[in-house]
Amino acid sequence: MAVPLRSSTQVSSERFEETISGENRIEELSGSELGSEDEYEDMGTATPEEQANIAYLDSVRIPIKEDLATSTSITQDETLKVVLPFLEGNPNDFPLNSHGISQLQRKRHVVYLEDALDDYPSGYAMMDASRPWIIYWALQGLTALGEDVSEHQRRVAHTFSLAQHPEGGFGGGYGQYAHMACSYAATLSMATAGGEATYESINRKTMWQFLGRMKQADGGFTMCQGGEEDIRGAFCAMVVLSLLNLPLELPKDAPARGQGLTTFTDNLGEWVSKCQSWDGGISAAPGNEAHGAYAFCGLGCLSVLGPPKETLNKYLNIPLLVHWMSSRQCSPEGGYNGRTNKLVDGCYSHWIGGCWSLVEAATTTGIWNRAALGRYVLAAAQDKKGGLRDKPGKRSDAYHTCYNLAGLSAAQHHYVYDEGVNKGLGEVGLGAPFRWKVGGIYHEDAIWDSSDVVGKIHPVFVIPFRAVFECRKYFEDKENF
Ligand code: FPP
Ligand code: K
Ligand code: ZN
Repeated sequence: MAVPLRSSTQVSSERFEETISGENRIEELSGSELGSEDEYEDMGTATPEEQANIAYLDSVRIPIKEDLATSTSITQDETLKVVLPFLEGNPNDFPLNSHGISQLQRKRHVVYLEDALDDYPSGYAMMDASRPWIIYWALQGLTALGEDVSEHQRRVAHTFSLAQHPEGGFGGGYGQYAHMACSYAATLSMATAGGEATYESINRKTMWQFLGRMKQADGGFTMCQGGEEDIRGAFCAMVVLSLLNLPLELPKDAPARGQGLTTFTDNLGEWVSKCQSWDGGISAAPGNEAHGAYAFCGLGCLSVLGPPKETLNKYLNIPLLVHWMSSRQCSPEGGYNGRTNKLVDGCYSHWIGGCWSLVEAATTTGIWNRAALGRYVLAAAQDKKGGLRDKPGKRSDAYHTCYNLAGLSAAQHHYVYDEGVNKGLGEVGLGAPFRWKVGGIYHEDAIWDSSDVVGKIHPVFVIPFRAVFECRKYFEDKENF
C-alpha cells in the first residue's frame, strides 16, 4: 500500500508532534484547521479509502493538552505514537475491507485460540490457577469467530471434573480451593461446550452450597472462603445461579442466615448501589476507584437480578454512569480505557463497550461511537501473529482476543431486551437474562463489511445465545439437583 507524496501516517503524525510540542494548541484543535483542502489535494494517488482514513483522523480531535508533563501525559503521548500509525495506515499489511480498514483475520485468530487450548510449556506453571479462564476465553473467542466448539466437549468436561472441589465450586485445577472466578469461568466454558454429559458433570448441589458460603450479610459475595468481597463475586454468583437454575434460597448452613438473610438476592442491589462512585463509574467495592471491568460486573449483576430497565434505574444513577462510560472512549484512538487518565486497551472494548448493551436496555440510548471502537479493534488490536491485543507493541493473548471480539460484537449488534422472548423459559428464578435477542446489525456509518461481523454474543453471560438457552433449559427440565 504505497502512498506517494505524503503518506497518511506522515500527515497525522506530524500534526500529533505539533500538538504535543505545545505550540498553537487551541488553534490546532479547532476542527477545520486540522486538515486544509490543499493537503487533501496533496495526497495525489492515495486511494479513496486511504483518504477517508486520513479525513476521519482529522475529524477526531486530540484533547486540549497542558504544558505540564506528568507520567500520565507522557505515557499517553507514547501510546498515541504507537497507535496512530495503525489507524492511519496498515503496518500489518492485512487485506483491507471496503472502508480501507483491516479485515477481520478470522483464520489467524482461530489458529491462535486453538493453540491456546493446547499444552503449555513449563514456564506457564504459574498460570495454573487461571486454567478455567484460559479455556473460557479460548472457547468464547472461537464461537465469536463462528467456530463450532462442540468437538471440545469431552476435554472440557474432563478438565473441569478434576477442578471441581468436593465441597462445591471449581478451583483452577485438581486439589485447588474453590474460587468464584474459577466457578464462573468453568460454568461458562461448560455451557459453551454444551452436551448432556458436560452439564451432568457439574455438581449443582455442592455449587449451591459453595455459593451459600460466599454470601455476606451486607448483600455482597466473597471470591473464596475468607477472601475479598467485591463486585466480581456478586456478578459471578448471579451468573452461576441463573445459568444452572439453582434455588434462590440460601442453604440451611449458609453463614449469612445467622445474620437474618434468607436468599441469595437479599441486600444485593443495595450493595451494588454502594459501588457506584462519585464520578458515576462502578468500583470493585464501596469507596474504591471506578473501573471498566467492575462496571461490567455491576451492570451484569443487576441485569441478572431483574429487567435492566427496573434494576439499573433502581440501583444506579444512570445519567452519571453514562457520562463516566462516554468519557472512557479515547479520542483519537477510538478504543476504551478502563479508568480516568489511563490508556486505551483492547480488553475494555468489552468491559466498557459491553456495558452499553445493558445500559441501552435501561435508558434511551448510549453516547458512544460504535464505528470508532470497531476501527480500534480491527485496525490496532489485531496481531499479525494471530490473536488480538491490548495495543500495538503488546503481545496478543487469549484474554484480549476474547474481549476485543466481544467488544466488536457489541459495536456491531443491537442487543435488545424484550419481555416477549423465550416464553416458558426463565419464568421463575433469575429469568431476566433469558429475555435478550438481536435487534439488528449496524451497517450504516459502519467501518466493517459483512465478513468482519463477529457472532452474536449474549450481552450478560458473554457466551453464545444458543449456549445460554440450552443450558438453562436443560436445568429447568430437571426435577431436582
Ligand atoms: C486494572 O489493571 C484492572 C483491574 C483493577 C481489575 C480487572 C478485572 C477484570 C478484568 C475481571 C473482572 C471480571 C470478572 C467477571 C471476574 P491495570 O491497572 O493493569 O489496568 P488499567 O491501567 O487499564 O486500569
Ligand atoms: K490495562
Ligand atoms: Zn487489557
